[in-house]
Amino acid sequence: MHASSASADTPNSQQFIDLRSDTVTKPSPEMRRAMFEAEVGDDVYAEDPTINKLEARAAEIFGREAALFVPSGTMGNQIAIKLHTTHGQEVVCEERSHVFNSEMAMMAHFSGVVPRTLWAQDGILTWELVKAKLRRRSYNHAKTGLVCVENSHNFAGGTVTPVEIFADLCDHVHDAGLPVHLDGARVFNASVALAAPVAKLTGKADTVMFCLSKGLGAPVGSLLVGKAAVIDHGRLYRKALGGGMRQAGILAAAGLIALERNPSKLANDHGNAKFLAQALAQIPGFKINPEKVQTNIVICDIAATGMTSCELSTLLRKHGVLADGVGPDQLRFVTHLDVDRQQCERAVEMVASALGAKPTPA
Ligand code: TLP
Repeated sequence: MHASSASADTPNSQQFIDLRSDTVTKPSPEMRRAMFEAEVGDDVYAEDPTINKLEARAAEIFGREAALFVPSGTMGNQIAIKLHTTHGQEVVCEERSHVFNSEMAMMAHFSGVVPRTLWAQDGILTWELVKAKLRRRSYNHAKTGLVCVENSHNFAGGTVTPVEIFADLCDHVHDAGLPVHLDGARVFNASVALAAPVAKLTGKADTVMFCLSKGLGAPVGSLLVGKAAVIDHGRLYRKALGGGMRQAGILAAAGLIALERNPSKLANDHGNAKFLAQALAQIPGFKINPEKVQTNIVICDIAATGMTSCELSTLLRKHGVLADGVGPDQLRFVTHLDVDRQQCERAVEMVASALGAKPTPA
């Protein structure tokens, strides 16, 4: 539902307030300096000292044996699915999950598995919900191979799964003899919202993927963490997918800064998202419950504007605000390091003026 792809009017930050995603952040001067100075080597030989340092640090922060640097969250998730399943199995995941909706059917393509989806309130998978979807070996059904959870949950509106619910789910899934993969693209946002360290929040998952290139502000990169033998096997799949990036220490250098410095800045983004939700809720045609906004994602129901999200996104672009549809009636605004409160205030004014309404102060 992305209304805007690269085109002649590709936005630059001077002209637009870009709330399409937290993936749009540009590397900070400190990151650029570190990239310039980074020590590098050939990472396919595991000889890039900066990547090795980033992987070691990620493993340490998550309390794991090992980590693997990958070019994207999608690659990290798909390597994990491949590691945990065999062809012909099912992967249980939430209906709106990224692994199912936005990864180009790669679980079928690469791993030969099909998703078995379920809808969960706020995207929160509980054992009660999941247990009904698990399938054992039989002559009629494909067996479940993996349960995949997303925290925070992007298309449910950046909602978070509490520590105890996730731990309980993992315990039961493990008792059923199955692994759990966590798509933690924005797990640091979840960690801030829940005031729980990522190691505690994710500790029971078999593998965790997290992104450096979203709220943490790095230009490129994600990590997959887990047991050393599993991650070592993952290196083979990364290479098979074309993810052996050679002297990518220049990227890891920015990633290290993102990982060390930027988790503590996420609370700002969450405050800005809450502000946006409260202010957008005042605009006729916009429906959003600000109480539900827990992290940096605001998904508004815009059906009552009489426009589709694609039409509205195009209109807002003309007024200087970028936001993407995530369904015909839903428009998503994402706060990030490169937008401050003032810009969020301006964005609300621009949205209101695009729709011919005046916002009431939140
Ligand atoms: N999400 C992107 C788009 O693909 C929708 C965004 O703008 O939010 N897991 C989750 C939960 C994600 O939100 C994303 C990216 C990924 C995985 C994939 O990460 P990348 O883009 O690095 O492959």
